[in-house]
Amino acid sequence: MERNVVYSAVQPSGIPTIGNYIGSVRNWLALQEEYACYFAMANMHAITVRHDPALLRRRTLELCALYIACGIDPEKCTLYVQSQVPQHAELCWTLNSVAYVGEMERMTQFKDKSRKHEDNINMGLMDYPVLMAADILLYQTDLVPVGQDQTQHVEIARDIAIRFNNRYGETFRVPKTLVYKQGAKICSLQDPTKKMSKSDENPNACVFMTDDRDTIIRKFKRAVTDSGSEINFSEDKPGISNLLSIYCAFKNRTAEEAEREFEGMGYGDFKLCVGETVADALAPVQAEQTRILADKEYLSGVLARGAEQAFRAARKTLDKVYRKIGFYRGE
Ligand code: ATP
Ligand code: LTN
Repeated sequence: MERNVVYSAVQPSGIPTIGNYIGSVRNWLALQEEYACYFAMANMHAITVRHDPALLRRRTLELCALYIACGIDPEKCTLYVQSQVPQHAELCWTLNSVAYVGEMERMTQFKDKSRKHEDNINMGLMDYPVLMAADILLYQTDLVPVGQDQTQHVEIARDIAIRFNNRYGETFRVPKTLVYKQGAKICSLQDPTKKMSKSDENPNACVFMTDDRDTIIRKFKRAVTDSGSEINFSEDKPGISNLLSIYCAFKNRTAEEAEREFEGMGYGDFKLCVGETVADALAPVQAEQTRILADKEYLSGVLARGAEQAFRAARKTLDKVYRKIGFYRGE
């Protein structure tokens, strides 16, 4: 029996944060046991903001090593670099004629990034969701696990798939979003009403997956908390709730269990405890990432195999798309 398909990606646009880990990679671990999973390094998405080419290349490999260090198994899933599969760009161009400018302009991420990069509102930034739709639809995906911030983009991918199918006949499977309740939005340690983002200008706002123990503990000690003294999940305690979410994710605790553990503890000790938990959890992942990165031959082998597997699946869908849309394909 054919397994259902899962697709997700992370941009190699910086050093991944614990937000990326909790909201995405961590959730992929169980999925790879059950589904046909495609996980990509979305480097074509990463050039929609100004970047350093040498750094992009390095970050792509670092991200791949991190995936594997976190437990993503290249024997069980397809791990590849987006730009190595040309069908992504080809399908994106085709879908550009199905997607509307108006719906792209309404995307929250486009509006945020346009504000942030006023001097570089390029076409790629606006087209970002169409490329993402191409990523997803190329593999006839059933499920797309993402953090809260990406749900609007998956929604657009669904709309585009349905529109294409209606116009040209059944071509794409219509994917579903998979958002995990716990940890879907990890927030900034400095402003817990904002999402933790790897491109935040304040280095104390996020914990990077490569931060050393002292840095991690220092960042947690400085984390903004709320008034009051109780440690519980509550809407009027965004700082404490965020720290609790991080703790639950790294310790595999339910909300109730964590609240019970910290009953009666002061904020200072609580922050130290969360910091130590995160540092303990990241140490082995970091060591493993360093080891994998040093093994260039292994890494390039994994990526070559991944690109080949992805290419085969993507070509099948793109052939169908070109047939449906009326592109001449030789007689
Ligand atoms: P950037 O700051 O460069 O825009 P980002 O940190 O938002 O990047 P992405 O590469 O856009 O990260 O996201 C990769 C994955 O991680 C997505 O599934 C996204 O939903 C998830 N993710 C990112 N930030 C968080 C967060 N703070 N909490 C939970 N999930 C997150
Ligand atoms: N835009 C996503 C990364 C991404 C993605 C995808 C996620 C690119 N293509 C396809 C899921 C499915 C982000 O996390 N910023």
